[in-house]
Order: sequence, then C-alpha cells, then structure tokens
Amino acid sequence: MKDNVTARRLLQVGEQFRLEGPFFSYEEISSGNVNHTYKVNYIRDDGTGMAVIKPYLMQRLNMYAFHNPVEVMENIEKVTEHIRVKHPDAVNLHFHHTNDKKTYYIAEDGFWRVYTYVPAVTFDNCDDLTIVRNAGRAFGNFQMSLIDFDASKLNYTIPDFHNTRKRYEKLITDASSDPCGRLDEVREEYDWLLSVMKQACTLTDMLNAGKLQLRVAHNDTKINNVLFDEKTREALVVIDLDTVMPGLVGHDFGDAVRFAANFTEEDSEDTSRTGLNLNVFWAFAQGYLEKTAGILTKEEIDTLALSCFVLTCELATRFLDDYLIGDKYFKVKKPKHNVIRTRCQIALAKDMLEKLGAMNAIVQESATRYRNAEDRAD
Ligand code: GN1
Ligand code: MG
Repeated sequence: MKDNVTARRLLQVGEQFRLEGPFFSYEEISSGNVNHTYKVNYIRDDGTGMAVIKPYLMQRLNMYAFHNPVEVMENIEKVTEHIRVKHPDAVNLHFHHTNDKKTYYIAEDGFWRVYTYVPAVTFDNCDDLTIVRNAGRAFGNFQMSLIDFDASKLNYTIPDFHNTRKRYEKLITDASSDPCGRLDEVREEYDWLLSVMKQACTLTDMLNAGKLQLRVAHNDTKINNVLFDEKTREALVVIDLDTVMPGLVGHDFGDAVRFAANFTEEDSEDTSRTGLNLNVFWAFAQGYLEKTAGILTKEEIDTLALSCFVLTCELATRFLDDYLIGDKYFKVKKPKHNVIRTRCQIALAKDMLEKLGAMNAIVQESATRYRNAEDRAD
C-alpha cells in the first residue's frame, strides 16, 4: 500500500476499535515474516490540555498462514487471561475491542487486531549474555505460567505446525511436481536436507511413539518475540502468541536457539560466518533451565540439544518448499530470499551437528544445577 493509502486504512481500522484522538503517524514494523504490523500514533490530551502521543500496535494477520484467525484469537485470549490471573502485576498483552466486543475486525483486506503498545526494546541478534539469559528465563517462565493450563483447550490453528515429518513430506511432494521449475537450482540443498531427514524427524517420531509429552508451547520463540525493559534489560513479556498450541518443549527451546544463537541473522548471505555461538547457547540454556528444570522429563532434557538441529532443519525445509512453490507463505524482500534463508539454516544445522556433544553437555550441566538448587530449596 502507498503511504497515504495505508494511513487512511489504519485510521479506518482504528475507528473499528474505537480509538480516540486524531491520528498522528504510523510506521511499519518489518521484523515479522508472516503478518503485517504497524505502530500507529494518535494524539491525546494528557488531562491538562497538553498533547501526548498514544501509540498502538495494529496487525493484519496473514490468512494464507492462518486459515482460521478467529481460533487464533480464542487461543490468545485464553492464554493471556490465564497468565493475567496468575500474575496480575506482570506486563501482559492487552487487546482492544470493537463495538461488538470482539478482539478482531474482519474486512475485505484481511483480519485486523489492535494491541496496546508496550514501550520496550527488542533484539534480533544479540551477544549480550545477560539479555540472552533473560530471554531464556522469559520463555521458561512462559512455559511455567501455562503448566497448569489444559493444552487440549487450545485450537490447532496451524495443524502439524512442528510436525517435521509432514514438513518433509510436503517438500518431497512439491519437489516432485516442481511447479515453478526451480528444483535444479536448489538440488544440493534439497539432497542435503533429505540426507538428514531421519535425525531431523526425531522429535516428531518420539512424540508419535509417546516418549515426549505435549505441553502448551509458544512455537515461535524468536528472541525478538521477547520485549525487554528499555533501561534494566529485564524481560517484560513474551509476545506473538499466534502459534500458541499444544507442542513440545523442544520446539520452543530449539527454535529460540536456532534464531538467537546463530552468529548471523537467519537470512545472511555470508554463510561462512553462520554457525552456533556456544556462549549464547549456554546463556539461553541456563535461563531456560533455571525456570523449567524442575518439571522437565529426562527425555525432554536429553532431546533439548538435538531439538535445535531439528528446528533448524525443519525451517530449512519450509523455506525451501516455499521457494519451490513460488514464495507464497513467507514475505520475501528479494527474489531468492527463501533460497538465501534455506542456505543459512543449512549452514547452521551443519555446524550444530558438530557441536551437539558440547550443547548436550551444557544442557545436562544446567539441568542438574537447577534441579539441585530446587531440591535444596524444598
Ligand atoms: C515466521 O513471522 P514470524 O517472524 O513471527 C513463522 C515462524 C518461522 C519464522 C522464521 C506462523 O515467524 O514459524 O520460524 O517466520 N511463523 C509462522 O523467521 O509460520
Ligand atoms: Mg510469529
């Protein structure tokens, strides 16, 4: 959309959510790969006659990704309400309501929702270990806040979201029909991914065999989905709850490491620098296990390191598949963006394979330390 057209549209969406005060400005927040997000500023009277800026977040959900956005909002409302009741003083996500008391507005151009804007900082790439440890704690706390929430109450808003085997099957099917004639160009990446398929499907296979348990999972644990206090750098709240569904702890842990502990961004073209930063891994694992070690099963702990490899391969199959079918799912900023992303994930996965032993040792050490700390506290 052109600037003024977007501004007009955001103003109309704001009216649906009964936002007051003149519309002042907006900016697009481009870090998400699926939804469209805008920070929208309104002018308000501060009560003494002075004008203040009141920001909101407006989001248009990607309906190619989320076929049933009403169910997405049902999940989010249940989960945020559960957290609000348990931790009334903590920062929580607050959605605005329309005249008919809904947290969404369905229009021809999509599915809109409005949140209160939380002043905070986010990090896309971060080697400050204190911040990374705080991110681990935040996702660990998220897991613990929902430990008494019945996962079966949640809708499967994207069925088989982290079913790695199904992701592979889709890739294989799309490669065999090769609708855009792109397979030859990515044959090397395709072959490598297939060569590690068995190991990459470990979590899926263990879940199907009843060896890992379903919990409430966030399922999209990029570090930029944690808001941090601008001054203290303490984590304030975990955001982007669109994919909250029953899932495995490995899905959350693995995806977080895949994103935060990579030396490069997830779509870096310079894959000679891509790889797992063990210091960042260590800090994240410590933060996460500090909160969760007491409840995780042995199988869960034993698969945490491998889950990072699994989630990295899984996302590589998703990026590669999206390239093969013509870039339909992920927003792309350049023609070969999905190939670049695939190559970067593969480079990371290869490096993780070499470091699996060290990663597992770190996980086991942290899990033991925090379990013992809990025993002492009992
Ligand atoms: C998408 O849009 P964003 O950045 O929150 C995707 C994740 C991927 C991620 C890769 C619903 O998340 O699964 O890991 O891109 N979300 C969905 O950057 O598919
Ligand atoms: Mg997301």
